[in-house]
Parts: sequence; C-alpha cells; structure tokens
Amino acid sequence: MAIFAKRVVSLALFITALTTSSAALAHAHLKTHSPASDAEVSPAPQVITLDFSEGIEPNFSGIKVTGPEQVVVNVGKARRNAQDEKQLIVPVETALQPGRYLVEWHVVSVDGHKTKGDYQFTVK
Ligand SMILES: [Cu+2]
Repeated sequence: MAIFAKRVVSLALFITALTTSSAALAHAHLKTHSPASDAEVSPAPQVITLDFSEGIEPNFSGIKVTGPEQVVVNVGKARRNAQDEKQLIVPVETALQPGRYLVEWHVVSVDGHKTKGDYQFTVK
C-alpha cells in the first residue's frame, strides 16, 4: 500500500513537471547563438546573433559584452531579423582583440515575459 501511494505521488510530481515545462516553453529561451558558447573564433565576429525559442521584442532586448580586463565592448542597437522574429542581431562596433568575452543577454518575448542569461566565447 505504501509503495502504491509513493507511485501516485511520483506520478503527480511527473505530471506537474510536464505542465510546468510546457508553460515555460512560452518564454524565449536561448537556443543557439553565434559565436557559440566557449567557441574559439578567428577572425573576431562583427555581429553577435542569438536564436530564441520564441519571437522577441527587440526594443526591450539586448546584450552586454564584456572583454578582457572587464572592458565593456561597444555594441550597436539590437535588432530583430526581418525574416525571423526569433533571432536577435547585435552589431559589434569595435574590432575585438584576442581574449575571452562574456555576453550577458536579456530579452522580452512576444508574450511579454523576460528571460536572461550569459555565455562566453574567445577570440583567438
Ligand atoms: Cu512566456
């Protein structure tokens, strides 16, 4: 009987997890980006592109890029790919010197929810 009760509880937890994760799918999660996480790239990228799971609002979305010695990189205004509302494109306005870079992103998806995260890449 106790085993049966445990199974009922774990089934309930499983269903809760499924429901929660499908609700979370409505937010814009970062799927892929260029340069990729922990990539070593050469030449230095002139744009940074981020692909999300949902459409995003470019006016409320953007990135901050920090380079070696905590120097903040000048980036242009984030825009959305005209053909793909899930892709954010950010021009890099200075030539990146070799070193490791931190990209901190924040977006608002078309449903109004905010998400954020960060990753790093290296310029060789
Ligand atoms: Cu959402």
